[in-house]
Amino acid sequence: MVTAVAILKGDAGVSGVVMLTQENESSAIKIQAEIEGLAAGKHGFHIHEFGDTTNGCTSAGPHFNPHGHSHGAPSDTKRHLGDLGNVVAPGSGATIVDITDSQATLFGPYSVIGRTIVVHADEDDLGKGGHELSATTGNAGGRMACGVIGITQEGKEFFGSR
Ligand SMILES: [Cu+2]
Ligand SMILES: [Zn+2]
Repeated sequence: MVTAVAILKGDAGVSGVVMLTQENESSAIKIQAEIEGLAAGKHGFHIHEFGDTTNGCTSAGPHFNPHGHSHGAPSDTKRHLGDLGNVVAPGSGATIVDITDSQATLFGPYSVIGRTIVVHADEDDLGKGGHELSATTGNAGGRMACGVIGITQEGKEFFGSR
């Protein structure tokens, strides 16, 4: 079991905690989050390449894409490894995220540990929006908050019971 955490911070009042857990190399990763301060609606949610926030979320670079694919939906076979789709903010209260993903991993050479989770201002079009940015970013707009993924203690509880 590997357990990791990312603390999301940004300039526009968006903050949050993301917890990632994975039993072993062949099991799916679970990504749970609680995010505060997002406007109602869908927001792109990705793992970006670099664990670098020197110049804020911009320094995290592009979507983590070790296999050289185009941007896509979480359900696409060919996509960026970091493509987690959208989170849906209710507009009041925290945005609750509960993702199970079969491509992102905490194991091996393509581990996402040390990379950065970013939540965006706009909806990710999942590569299908016909915009010039659809194939690279899903045209998800600015980076509202981000946090570097680091290893944490197994079994640590971030959200209480839910
Ligand atoms: Cu992103
Ligand atoms: Zn992508």
